Formats: sequence, C-alpha cells, structure tokens
Amino acid sequence: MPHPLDPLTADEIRRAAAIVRHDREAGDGWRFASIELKEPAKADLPALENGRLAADGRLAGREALVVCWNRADGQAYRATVSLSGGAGKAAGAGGEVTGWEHLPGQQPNMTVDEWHECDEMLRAHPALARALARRGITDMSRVLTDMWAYGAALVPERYRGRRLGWSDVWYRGSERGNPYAHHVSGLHPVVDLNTMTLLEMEDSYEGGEAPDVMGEYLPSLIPMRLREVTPLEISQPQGVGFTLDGYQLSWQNWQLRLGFNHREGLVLHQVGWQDGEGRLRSVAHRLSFAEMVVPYRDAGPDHYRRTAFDIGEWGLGFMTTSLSLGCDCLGEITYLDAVVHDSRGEPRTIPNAICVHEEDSGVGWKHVDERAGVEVRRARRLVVSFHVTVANYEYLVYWRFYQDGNIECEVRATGILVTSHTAAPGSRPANGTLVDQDTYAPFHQHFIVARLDLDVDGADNTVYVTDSVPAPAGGDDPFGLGLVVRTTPLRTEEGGKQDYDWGTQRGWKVVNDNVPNGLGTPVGYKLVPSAAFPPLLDPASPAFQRAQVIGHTLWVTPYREDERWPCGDFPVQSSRDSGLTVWTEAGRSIENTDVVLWYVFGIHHITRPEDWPVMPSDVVSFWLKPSGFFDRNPALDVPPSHDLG
Ligand SMILES: [Cu+2]
Repeated sequence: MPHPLDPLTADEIRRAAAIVRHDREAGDGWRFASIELKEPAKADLPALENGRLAADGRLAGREALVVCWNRADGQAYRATVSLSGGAGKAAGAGGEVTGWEHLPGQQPNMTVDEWHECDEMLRAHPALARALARRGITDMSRVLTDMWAYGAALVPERYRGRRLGWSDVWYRGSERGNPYAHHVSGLHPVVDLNTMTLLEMEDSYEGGEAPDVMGEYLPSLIPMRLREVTPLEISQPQGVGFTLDGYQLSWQNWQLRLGFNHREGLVLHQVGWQDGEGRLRSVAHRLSFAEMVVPYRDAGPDHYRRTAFDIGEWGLGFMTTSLSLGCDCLGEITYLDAVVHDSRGEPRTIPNAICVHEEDSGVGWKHVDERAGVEVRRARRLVVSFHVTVANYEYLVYWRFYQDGNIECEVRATGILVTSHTAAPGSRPANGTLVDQDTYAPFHQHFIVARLDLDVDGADNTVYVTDSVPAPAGGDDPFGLGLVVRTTPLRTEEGGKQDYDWGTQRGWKVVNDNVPNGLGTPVGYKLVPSAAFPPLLDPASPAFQRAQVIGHTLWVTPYREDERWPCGDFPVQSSRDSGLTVWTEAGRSIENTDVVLWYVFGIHHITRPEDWPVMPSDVVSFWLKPSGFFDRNPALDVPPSHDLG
C-alpha cells in the first residue's frame, strides 16, 4: 500500500492516461502536459495515514491530476482521475474521470516531446537550411535549435490563440563540441507547436563572418592540459546514519517524507524533529520550489522574448537528470528514481533522480578552556538533492538538515550562458558582458520562488517581521549602546508582502503563539533571507506583469489546497499572473492560522568572462533556523568524534 503522499508510480501514470483517453474519447491527437498525484487535502492526511479513511468516512483512493489538450483545436482540460474507484469503464484499467474542467484560453506547460519534435522539424526544413547556407553552414548534423515559450504581449497579432514557440539556432564547432558555443545570431524560427509547422523564419543576417570563439569544455577540446589533483574520498565504514523506508527518511532527530512531481521536482513533506522524549514536533508540512522566473534584460532582437518560467513552462521534474556516484555526489549515497511521463502519457523513469547522503560540515561547536581542555564537535548534515538541466543551464538543488535544527536550502547555477554576437565587430554591449571574441552574454536574473508551508508545532502560526534598530540614546543608556529588535506581527496578506532590508537585518519568524517553550516564550522558526534582490523592472513591463511575485521578497498567504503556483497555473503565453496577486487581493487574515510563505531569492546575474565557456557554480541559499523552538542548543548531545565507532 503506498503512503497517500507517495508520487504516482509508472503504472498509475499509465492508467491515469488510459482512463482519460477512454472516458473522454481522447485519441491520438491529444497530448498530456502533466500527470501527477492529486495530493490529499491536508485535513484528510492524518485520517488517511491511520487506516486510509478520508474525513467523511469514504474509502480513500489514489487520485491523479491530469492536464491535457487536443492538438486539433488547441483546447486544454484539467481532469481529476480516480485511480482506484469507479466501475472500471476503461478496459482493464479501473478508475474513472471524476472531474473535467475546460481551460479556455490557457496553454498547458511545454513538453519535452514538443521541444524534440520542433528541433527535428526545423532541422529538416529547407527554409532553415537556406538561412544557414547563406552563413556558410551546411552540416545540419551540427545544428541545434532550442525552442522557447512566448509571453502573450510578444506574440504577433496574426498568431494570437495559437500554441507558439520561438527558437534559437546553434551550431557545434565539432562533432562533440559545446552545442551552445556558437549562436547563429539574428535567426529565429517561429513555430506553431500544435500543427508543428514553421510560421516564419526571422532572419536579420546582413553578411559577415561568425566570431572565432573558444566555447569548449570537454578535456579533449580545451586548449590546455588538465591540472594535477590527488584523490579525495569520503568513506563511512560502518554505513550511513539515515534510514529510508519507501519515501520516509529518518536521520538523527529529523524525520521527513520525500515526494516528486513533474513541476516542482523534489518535494519535502512532513518535516519534523523527534525530541529526546520520542515526541515528533512538526516544523514544515511541505517545502518545494513553486516557480522560477528568468527575465533576460536585453531588448535586442536575439533576446527580447527571453523570459523563462523554468518551473511553470518546463517543469523541474521533467528536466531532472540522473546523478552519478563519485561525481555529483561523494561518499555513501542512496539514490531514488523518479517517474515522469511523455506527452502521450507513457511513464518515463529517471534513474538516480534524488540523492540522499550525509556530509561532514566543519566544526559544529567548540570551546577551549584552561582546565577542561578542548571540547569540539564536528557538524554533520543530511543532504537531499536533485539536479535539473534546462537546455543550456543547470540548477542543482540541495536541502540540508543540520544537527542544530537548521535547514539550509542551497541552489547552484551552472551550465552554459546564453550568448550572441555583438552588434558589430569590436563593439561593446550595453546590456551584457563580452565573454569571447565579439560574443556577449546578456544580463539576466533568476528569481526562484520557494513555497514554504511551515507548521511550527502545529498548523496555527503567525509570521513576525523582525528588524534590529538602535534604541534612542539617553535616559538609562547615555552611551547609546542599546539595540532592540522590533517585532511586528503580519496580520493580513497585504502586510504579508515583505521586502528585504539589510539595513535592519530583517528576518521573518514563524511563531506558534499557542505553544510556549521551556522558557515561556512561544516557539518559532526564522526564515533568514539571503540572495534576495529587487526586480529592477518597470511594473508595466510584460515580464513583470506575468510574474508580480518578484516584486516582493516574501509573501504570506493562508493555506489553500489549490494555491500552488505563484504566477498562475499556466504561465505559458500568459499576459498577467493569475496567482499570488489575485489570491492576495482578498486581504485574508494570516494571523494564528495555517500560513504559507513564498520566499523569492536567486541570482542577479551580471555576467562575467569567468562564466564562459562553462559557468563555475554560482551558489545561493537561504536558511530556516530554529528561534526559540528549542530551550537550548539542540546539538549539545552530539558525541565527540573520538567516541565514534
Ligand atoms: Cu544566469
């Protein structure tokens, strides 16, 4: 019996698609954009876990959420599929479609199949061959096209209503050369993805040679010898310190449940801390990345359409790549596979998609005393990670659990920068950095939205903004030394829109006012911001209109089961976000209730020559730190290293 939060299995994915095909007579012309577990309502979970009964007493079954569309007319639908109930109308499948919602005017997420079909179609198209031949490129086996989605405001009037893609064209310098090293600047096919036909070939080529670029990273292709490095190995001769039972992960005091879907990739459920008395204390109900917005900040013809929604358009789950031992992860590693699907509803397994392992983390605490001597503890952390490749870029995501109650979320961005040729030989770009001969990388920003459904010792929490301010001098403080922390509760969604302020060392404390710690103060966890930056976008610009979540560092909403995607359910070809800005218009109460935090962080990427030809990992993170959750340092009971084994 699966746990109610376990991701859909390959068999369940296949059955969900078969049930929709059968019940809705969805033939070969239909495509599946997404098939995922419909997670049970939060209120039903405890009952489901003990005896699998929903709150109303009915037998709980597994359900899938399916988004599909008919390529013939472009109409999209969202289905709820019962995988276990029903009269088994679909031959041999069991289950039935229990909900069916038409989504007029919406474009479902892009699919990997469309990306490949588009590339194949274009590379076989005479119009592309002609455009490339003018530039002296005739070997089509070295050509790669890379299709991007549109924002509605940029769709030409004549193509309104179609499912559209626009594409870059790239050329490999050799058989195994970097596909993103040589941009065929000024050449952009526009494609109808439903008919998979070329609508037009934008081409602004006016002659001239492509720049001579060294864009390679394979050892056999780079113009230098590899440096000498000695081996560094990590071993745990007595095995690992964690246990994994299905998707349930336990390590020292930490307990959590792993999940995975096409859009968020890795999801962490039911994160809790087991205290010394065997009491499991809740910290978070659910942690994930809900959106990533990457506006390129260059208005030139090669880049003006480039605002990627890597989660809403493409999906971190779909883009997850297999990890390899000794390279991506060092030491005693446990891997989990993940299952996604293709656009025909066939499951696709990603082997070694999620990595679980322990890491040394330097000194955890230490004191040297004349009499007691040196007392020092190594710190250790449990890491759960996954890597995604979104065309040219890699995002590596690490959730780290520490012995002192800290949770760290780290993102590394690496891969290949998008580049194009400068306007003229020798010219300097206004909105980017020269990274190779007459080749520049436009400035851009990666905004990641973490959806943090914290439940600190229970669901009813209040978020307090904390600002450090100097106390006014005088009175009892003639030397002006006093520092006070101004703590202000966020009561409604309007107040829940928060901006970072390094000047006051602002943070946000998620507090359960109903539960005191041993000192009599309420328990809490603090969101410690870092890697936050302003959008620096005109509020009227289409990029901002589609992703208004990036206008604040933090948003706080009351938990609603169907509020999952901050820029809206379907950002593909959107004109305005239909997520957080719409939900928060109601100004709902966020006081002493089940709150969800939406934290916006990422990389303000002012490109550098050192980011080329492959970018050294850029590392950003934020922390969730216990703040009065414990009565004292919870890592006091960590044994000294010489006692181990
Ligand atoms: Cu970047």
